[in-house]
Amino acid sequence: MRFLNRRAFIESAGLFLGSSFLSDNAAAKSFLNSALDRTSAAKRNIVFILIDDLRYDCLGFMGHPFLKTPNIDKLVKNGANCRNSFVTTSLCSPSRASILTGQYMHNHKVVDNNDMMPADAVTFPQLLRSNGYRTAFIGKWHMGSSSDQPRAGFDHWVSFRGQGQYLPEGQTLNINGTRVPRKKYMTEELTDHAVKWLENRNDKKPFFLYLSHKAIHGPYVPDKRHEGMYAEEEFPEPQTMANTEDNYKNKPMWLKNQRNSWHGVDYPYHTREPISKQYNRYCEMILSVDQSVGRIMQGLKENGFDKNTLVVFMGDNGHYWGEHGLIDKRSAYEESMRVPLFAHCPELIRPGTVIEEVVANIDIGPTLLSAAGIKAHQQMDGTSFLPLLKGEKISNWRDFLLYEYYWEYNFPHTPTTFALRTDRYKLIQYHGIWDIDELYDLKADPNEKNNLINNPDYQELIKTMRAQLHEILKRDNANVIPFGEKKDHGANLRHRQGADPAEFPPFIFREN
Ligand SMILES: [Ca+2]
Repeated sequence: MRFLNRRAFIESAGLFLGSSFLSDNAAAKSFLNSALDRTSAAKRNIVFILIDDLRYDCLGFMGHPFLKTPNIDKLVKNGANCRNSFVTTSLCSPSRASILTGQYMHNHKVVDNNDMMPADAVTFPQLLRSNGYRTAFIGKWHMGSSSDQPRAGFDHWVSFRGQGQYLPEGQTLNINGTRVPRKKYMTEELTDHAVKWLENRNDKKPFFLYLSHKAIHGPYVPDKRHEGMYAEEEFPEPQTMANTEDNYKNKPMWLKNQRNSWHGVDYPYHTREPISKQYNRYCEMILSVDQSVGRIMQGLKENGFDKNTLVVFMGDNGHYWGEHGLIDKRSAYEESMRVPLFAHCPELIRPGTVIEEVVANIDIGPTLLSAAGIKAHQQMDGTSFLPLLKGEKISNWRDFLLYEYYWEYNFPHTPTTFALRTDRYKLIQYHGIWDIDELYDLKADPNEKNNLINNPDYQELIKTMRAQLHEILKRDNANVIPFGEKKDHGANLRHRQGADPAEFPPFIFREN
C-alpha cells in the first residue's frame, strides 16, 4: 500500500468532502484533522553510509595532522558523535552481517569474508521494506564473493562481486540483475548512483538508502584527482610500532610473529613498501569519501529531505597503522575494534551531541528500525540507541561489550580471539594457540602497552571478566566455533629480513 503525503491526502479528502456524505462542517474538520495527524506521523527517511576499514581518528575534526574532511566534520558538528563505538568483530563481512542482522557473529554465522549470509537471516532492510519503505543498496555487499546478484530486502540494487576494483576499466556493476559497464572511480560512481536514486524519491514512500563504499579498503588506489596530494606528509608513527623489547614486554607471542607477515609492518600485504607510503594513499582516498558525504547531504537538501532524514555514517571495522607492529584489523586492540559512528537529523538530534556510552555494530539495526517506528526483531542481540541520539538517557545500558574473531586459514597469523570490553578494562583471551592472554586498564593505559594478565592485583577482576565473557557465549550456545572450508595455504609468508619469531615469555620457563 502506498503512503500518501500530506498534500495528496488533503486532495483525496477534498474530493471526498465534495460529495454528499459529509455535509456537517465539524465532521469535515475532524476528518481532516485526523488525516493530517496520520500524515504528520509519516515515517522517517534513513540514509546509512558505511565506509570500509576507516579508522576512528582518520578525520579532520579528530585533530589529524594533515587530512582534511570538511564535509564529514560538518555532519558531526551538526549531529551526534558516538565517541565510543565498536564492532563486535573487526572484519568486513562478519561486521556487515552484524550491522544487517543486529546479531553477534556467533549467531549470524558469517565467520569470514568468503561465506554467504544464511538464507534465513532476518535483516533490518527487509523489515523496513515490509513496513512500507522504499529501499536501495548501493555498493559493496561482500557476503559471498562469487555473487553480485540482488539480495533480499532491496527495491533497488547496485553492487559488484566481492571486493570489486577502484578503477572502472573492464569492470561492471550489477544493477538490479543486469551487468552494466563501470564508468568512474568507484567512490564517485557509487555516489552518482546514490544521488540519482535520491533525486527520484517522489513515490511518497519513506525511503532507506544503504550506501556501502568500497573505499578505503586496500590495496590503496586513490582517485587520480587526489593521487600524491599527501605523498610528502609525515607518517604519524605510533609509539608501539618499533621492534623494541619494551614494546613486546609481556605481550603474546602471536603479536611479535605477526610483525613479519601479511598483516605486519615488516612485510605489509607481502610488500616491502613502507606502511607510511600506504598510509598516505589511504588518507588520499578518504578525500573521495568526504566528497561523497558532501554530495549526499547536498542531494538530500536539494530534494527537500535534509531536515527529516536520519543520516548515519559508520566504519565497518577499524584499522591498525603500525600499532603493536600491525596493519589491518581482526585482533581486539582499540584501533581495530573502534569505529567512527556519527548521526545527523535536524528534527531529532541537536548539533554537537556527544554520546559516551559504548555502542556497537549490532545496535545499528535496532536503532534504525526504532527511528522508523518498527520494533527490533527478536533475533537481534543489539539495542536501539535512538534515545541517546535524541539527548535522552537509557537506564541499564550495557556495562560491557563482547568481541569475537575466529581464526581464518587465509590469514593464519591472527588467532581466534574473544574479548570483553568495559569502559575501563579489556580482557582479551585467545583460543587454540599456546600463548598468553591480555588485560588492559584503558583509562591508565589507552595504548594497551602494560599487559596486566599476570599481575596479582588483577586476578579477581580477570576471573570475573572471564566468567562474564563465557556467560554470554554459553547463553547463545556459542561454545562451538564454526569455521569455513580450507582452500589453500593462506597468506603464510615471512620475509628473511623481517623480525625473528617470538620466544616464549620468561615466566613460562622452569628450572625443574
Ligand atoms: Ca572492512
